[in-house]
Amino acid sequence: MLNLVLFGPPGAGKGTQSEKLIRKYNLVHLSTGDLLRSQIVAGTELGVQAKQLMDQGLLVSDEVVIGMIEYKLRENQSVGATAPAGTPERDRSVGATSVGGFIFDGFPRTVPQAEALDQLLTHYNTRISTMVALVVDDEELTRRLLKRGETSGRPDDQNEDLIRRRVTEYNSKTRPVADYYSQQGKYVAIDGIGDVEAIFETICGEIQKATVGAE
Ligand code: B4P
Repeated sequence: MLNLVLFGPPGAGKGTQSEKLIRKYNLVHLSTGDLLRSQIVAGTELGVQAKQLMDQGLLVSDEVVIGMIEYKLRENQSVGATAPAGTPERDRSVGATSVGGFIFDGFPRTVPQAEALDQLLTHYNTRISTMVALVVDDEELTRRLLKRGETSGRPDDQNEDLIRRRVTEYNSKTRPVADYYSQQGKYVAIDGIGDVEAIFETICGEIQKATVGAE
């Protein structure tokens, strides 16, 4: 089972590469950004609270995003053999699906989120295979996000000050997550600038290396 964390600053290309990886490896896509935006569209209380923070370029609370991921993992218990050992769901899940695992896109974004994810996956008898970090400089990030803002309608992509704030949040709260995975020997950094297809091929090569010999 392949459980991949796709990591990088806002606009690094996590969403872009996730779409391709999902198709190639038949993964369940868990994007906390998408989950939060769907709560905003649905007008839930959680969505209203999240929007206030996202519109300021700030991270949403750990409690909220961990809760969303927990819910989604439970909902996808049949993926691979993620149901807890000894449960009927585990027996049914084995070989029951061709889905190859999970891709975590934009999560974890803080060390407490990374710790919580490890605990959740342990509960489901699985673990992160590797974390691939897309490295892109601040100037290119700003350029990409402002361009996306012309068409995406996302308020957090339309203002340069806001984009800089998101990058500052990333540098202070999210960057340490790379050390967390590095200490587990699971951190791989790749150049996120250049042709989307070429970046995708590099990621696939790293997945291949990370999964050789793994169960
Ligand atoms: P997210 O929705 O996760 O997204 P993102 O950081 O904006 O971008 P991503 O890296 O996915 O960029 P993309 O591929 O689209 O987060 C939004 C907000 O949600 C956060 O700021 C935060 O408030 C909140 N949030 C989400 N998760 C959270 C968590 N775990 N904890 C707390 N808060 C959380 O690429 C961007 C653009 O670049 C696109 O237009 C794309 O076409 C272009 N692009 C991609 N690759 C390219 C390439 N190689 N060359 C040129 N352009 C490229």
